[in-house]
Amino acid sequence: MQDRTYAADAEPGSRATVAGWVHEIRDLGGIAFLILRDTTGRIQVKFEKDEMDDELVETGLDVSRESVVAVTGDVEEESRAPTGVEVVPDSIEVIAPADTDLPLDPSGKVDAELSTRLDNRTLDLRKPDVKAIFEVRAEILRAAREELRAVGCTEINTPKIVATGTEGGTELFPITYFGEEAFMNQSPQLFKQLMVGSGLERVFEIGPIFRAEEHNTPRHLNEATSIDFEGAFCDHSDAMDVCEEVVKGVYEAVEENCTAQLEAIGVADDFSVPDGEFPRLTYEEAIERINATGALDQQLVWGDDLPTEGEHALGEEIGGHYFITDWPSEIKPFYIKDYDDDETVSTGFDLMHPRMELVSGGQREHRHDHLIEGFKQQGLDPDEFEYYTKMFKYGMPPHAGWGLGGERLVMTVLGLDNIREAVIFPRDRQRLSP
Ligand code: ATP
Ligand code: AMO
Repeated sequence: MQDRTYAADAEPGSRATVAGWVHEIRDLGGIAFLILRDTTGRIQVKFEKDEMDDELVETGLDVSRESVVAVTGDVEEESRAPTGVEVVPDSIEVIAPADTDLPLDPSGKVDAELSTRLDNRTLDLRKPDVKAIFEVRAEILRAAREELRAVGCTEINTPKIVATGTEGGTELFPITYFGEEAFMNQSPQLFKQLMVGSGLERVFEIGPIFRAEEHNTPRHLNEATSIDFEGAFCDHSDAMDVCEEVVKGVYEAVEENCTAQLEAIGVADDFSVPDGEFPRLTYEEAIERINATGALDQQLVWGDDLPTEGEHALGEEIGGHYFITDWPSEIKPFYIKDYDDDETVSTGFDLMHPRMELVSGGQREHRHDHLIEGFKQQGLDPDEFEYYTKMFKYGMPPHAGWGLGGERLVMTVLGLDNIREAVIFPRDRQRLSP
């Protein structure tokens, strides 16, 4: 729209056309106000009934809440107006009238269930606190991208329709690809590894991953956004350094560029950039410390997955992000490299936030014969992955990397209760639309 002025930019003494949504109408008798809302904020439009054209007053005051209007008039200073200025209109156009039976109240005065909000995201994101989550999410992804570029990575995009899975066969969504069985990709794992052996060496991808996980929890999605890093001539320790840099860089960017959003969401007082180095605990130390907390009925032993209550107890004790390293080889995937001097221990690591796991990664098995052996041990047919394994015969450097769950990052940075709040249109067990 040409010549449109945003609410926040309307200067006293100027003429302006402001356009947006009818947030509220307040009729005080002789004088009435229409509060107009756009992406920058709100502005008051004043109607002095006796002094203005009747038709103009009627149009301005009869319009339903959430209708889209354009108002043209003089902008005046007015200390009693919420933003210190108001528009005295000489024309008002109702561009898109809204039905009066709104499924959700964008003024936020009436609370709505999460499912109602997710069904009506257009209206939901008219609320400043909800809109702010997605502005912070955009900043988080921008900052992660910048950090990864700064360490010499090239951004890549890999296929989401694939012939084989990598992260466990039961969690794949099957699809039909011209009569052939195919799947939605669970992780760019194999593709990003293939690119460290190319001329690119260091790569990252920010893209969707698909997991057919049956369970319904506040931290699992069936379609999530993964921030993936992979670097040639890196070991797991180098990969953890990059991971720590990216996560801290994200917090710093949010602190620097999202002050208003943190206020709007109501978390400004709780937000802080993690300080100090993230501690690195071995898996063995982690299970010992979890056992010592007494949080579990049964003592953990080598080879056990860490149960959620155990992770929470340890997270509470540590009070910030921490890595768990040196996992048992048997519970890490085939592509993770084991230590040369002890094949029962892997170079796999997880980055934990006190509330949940954020990242998995590790050094990769780059030796062709060991890789083939790993497939077999995991019950996978190496022939199905020939497109991947054969490249390990033509000069594959040692390499390491990780995958960071984008929504879990947003969720933990902002202290959101449910991962669905970090996605505009989440996909979960019950939700395929919108
Ligand atoms: P990732 O899936 O990326 O490996 P994660 O932290 O989600 O990371 P999971 O293996 O999915 O790992 O689950 C981690 C923990 O969550 C496990 O201890 C598991 O018992 C617990 N968990 C999984 N599903 C549920 C559920 N539906 N309800 C409660 N806890 C669950
Ligand atoms: P992993 O399966 O642990 O590792 O996934 C990496 C990170 O992605 C996020 N994540 C999810 N977030 C929301 N909903 C889900 N269903 C979900 N599943 C995973 C988590 C998790 O830590 N290929 C390896 C990574 C690597 O080694 O580079 C992988 O995919 O934050």
